[in-house]
Amino acid sequence: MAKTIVNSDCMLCVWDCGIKCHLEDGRLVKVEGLPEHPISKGYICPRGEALPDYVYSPVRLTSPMLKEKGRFQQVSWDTALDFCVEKLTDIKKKYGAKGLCMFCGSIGVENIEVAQFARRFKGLYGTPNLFSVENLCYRSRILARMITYGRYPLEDPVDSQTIILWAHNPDGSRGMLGEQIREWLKNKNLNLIVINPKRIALSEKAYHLTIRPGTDAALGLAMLNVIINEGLYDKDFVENHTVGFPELVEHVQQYTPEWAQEVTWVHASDIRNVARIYATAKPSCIIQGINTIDQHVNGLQTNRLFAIMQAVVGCVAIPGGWVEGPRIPLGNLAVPDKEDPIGFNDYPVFTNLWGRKGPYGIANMFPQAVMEGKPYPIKGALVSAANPAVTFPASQKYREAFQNLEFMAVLDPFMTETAELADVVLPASTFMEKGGLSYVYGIALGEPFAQIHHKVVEPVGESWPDWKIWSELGRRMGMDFPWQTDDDVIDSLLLPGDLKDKLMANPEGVFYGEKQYYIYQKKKVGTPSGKVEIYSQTLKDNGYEPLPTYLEPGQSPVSAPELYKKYPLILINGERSKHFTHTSHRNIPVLRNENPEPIAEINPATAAQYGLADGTMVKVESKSGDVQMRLRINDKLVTGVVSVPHGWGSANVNNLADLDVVDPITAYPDFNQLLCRVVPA
Ligand SMILES: Nc1nc2c(c(=O)[nH]1)N[C@H]1C(S)=C(S)[C@@H](COP(=O)(O)OP(=O)(O)OC[C@H]3O[C@@H](n4cnc5c(=O)[nH]c(N)nc54)[C@H](O)[C@@H]3O)O[C@H]1N2
Ligand SMILES: Nc1nc2c(c(=O)[nH]1)N[C@H]1C(S)=C(S)[C@@H](COP(=O)(O)OP(=O)(O)OC[C@H]3O[C@@H](n4cnc5c(=O)[nH]c(N)nc54)[C@H](O)[C@@H]3O)O[C@H]1N2
Ligand code: SF4
Ligand SMILES: [Mo]
Repeated sequence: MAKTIVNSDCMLCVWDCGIKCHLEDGRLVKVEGLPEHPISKGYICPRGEALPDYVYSPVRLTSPMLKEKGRFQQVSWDTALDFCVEKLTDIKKKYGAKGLCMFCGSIGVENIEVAQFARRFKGLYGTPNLFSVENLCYRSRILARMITYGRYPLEDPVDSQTIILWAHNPDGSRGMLGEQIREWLKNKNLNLIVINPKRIALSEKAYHLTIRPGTDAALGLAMLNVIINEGLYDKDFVENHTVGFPELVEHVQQYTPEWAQEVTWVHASDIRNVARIYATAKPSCIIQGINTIDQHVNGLQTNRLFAIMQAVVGCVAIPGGWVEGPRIPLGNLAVPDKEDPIGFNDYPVFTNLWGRKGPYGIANMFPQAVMEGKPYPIKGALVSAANPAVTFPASQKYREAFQNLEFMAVLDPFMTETAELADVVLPASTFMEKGGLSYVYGIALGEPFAQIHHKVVEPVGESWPDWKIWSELGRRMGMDFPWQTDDDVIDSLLLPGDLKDKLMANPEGVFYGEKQYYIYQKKKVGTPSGKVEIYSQTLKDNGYEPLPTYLEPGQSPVSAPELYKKYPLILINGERSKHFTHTSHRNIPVLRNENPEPIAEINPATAAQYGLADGTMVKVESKSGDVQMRLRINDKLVTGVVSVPHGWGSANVNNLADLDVVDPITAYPDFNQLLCRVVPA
């Protein structure tokens, strides 16, 4: 038996841990962490260890599937692609190219090869309507930091003396960071602050603030009130590198710690203490929740507030603060849109900040475009590496819309709830079965790191890498898709130069480029004023608040008191589990056994108040729908709050959400804190 080892990286999620893959006669038998990897240093989570079961899962799609009379049949690639060509041609003829749209999920956006080929196809077809998870995750923070700094700095916590984990539980969502924080707590004098309605494992080693869900901006504004009024801000940075500080001083006077105590449930003395630690035990670094903060009517403004806080304490472009990395010299396979996508003019800061057009339309408008033909009919969808029938809020509206399309195709290694609704499902190979580019930036710890992604095994069944699916389909439609091999793909995605040479020479990847420290002393800032914009004229000119204010969540005891009478609990959702990525991996028994069913968590006082017993099945109801799951009573959650996971098709929390309240700047639905009630099932 021939035993071999291939070193590669895990692309099941964006943290991109190094992996050592053991093969016997070319078959993957075991995966371990790769100690030589300079970022993950041997760390691997249960999903990474389960990669052999993932790759060879008996429920992998091994051939194209075409729906005939409501049932999927296995067909050849020729049949499946010819069917797609016919339908795509028909849609364009009847409704114009923009009658087609494309959905990309988190893998569909983050995996460079998957994202770039899908975008090229949609551009050459001629539709501007691309929707993605960036319509509800992450882009809000990028924009907030761009608006403030004219660039996009990332957390650089290696040298921090104070870290605030703000709406973030890295043990589930960013395991490598959780491990690293524990090491720093042992080896250096680190102040760890956790701001969360739930006591997470790291809270035991931290100054924990139990906050009412959705009130983070109130807490941040009150911290600024303390920092400014006690003179703890960085005078040099504020005077020399920012605009709008005097306006901020006046603005935060209304947000006293006593006011914030009422709003946030955090005691005023704790707000003062934490503000003082953050402003004095420097360098300090807010590491924020990745989507928890975004999905709020005030999401972009709260992201702005964090950016302003880092500037006020002078912790930008210094080790231990927020730091910009080097630019990645990537090729761009996408082609420019001829028209603007749906929603372009309604959310101009999101779609077109300073004339830089973003790639996305407004996903919330998709159900209406299909069901009512407004602003114009969408009749077809291509779904690449996404499961929006479960993951998008108000999923029932998306499902209804998908069911009413004339044509829908899904590219995925597995049959998903979204794929079930399609006419044709094209089996994609997993990242283990293709070479390409890794996630290129070690954002787990803020280190600029790049690597070539190494193929580990041959494609399973008749699956094809995404680049091949798009290229074969594109060529049949007369489009320019010259790629024939993985190496062609790498050549197009990674531009010739120093980085490419280094990567080709180093299989374990390389650090590349300098982190950009002390740039404010050297370079003009890319905002319209040339300074860090505490006060944003751009936001003002577009009709938004130039300084972050406090807004209640769309549904809260304060903003919706009538609804609160009927639904007296606050629902938070989507805390990550290290066993699953969103809707994926529940079909892998070794992972599912560790986390067999969705669990609603509640504290003993709340359970007693509503007569609920531990371990029983309950119904969690909102004004929009209900889901059933098992109840666990623990003392981690604050009274009056329920926490449930997302990603379970069988108990889809997104059926509880609606699209009636959105962030006016980004159109992100406000669904991370809803009003609900819990009753025995
Ligand atoms: N209620 C609630 N809803 C949420 C969230 C929440 O916190 N609460 N979080 C939101 C966030 S932040 C996000 S990012 C979204 C994620 O939403 P999605 O991205 O829609 O979720 P996934 O389940 O990760 O779907 C990815 C799909 O890609 C497939 N896939 C994996 N690798 C490949 C590949 O190489 N090629 C192809 N073609 N397919 C591949 C997987 O099998 C899977 O079906 O969910 C959002 N939904
Ligand atoms: N294992 C795994 N890892 C993942 C993913 C995955 O699906 N699985 N998804 C990836 C993606 S796409 C994303 S976007 C990120 C998501 O990453 P994050 O958004 O950072 O999610 P979590 O780290 O789970 O932390 C959310 C925490 O916020 C708390 N919380 C809820 N509401 C509030 C609130 O209103 N205020 C405050 N202060 N806290 C609140 C919750 O109790 C929970 O502990 O994770 C990424 N990593
Ligand atoms: S955290 Fe887990 S799933 Fe994500 S890259 Fe690392 S091993 Fe893979
Ligand atoms: Mo996300």
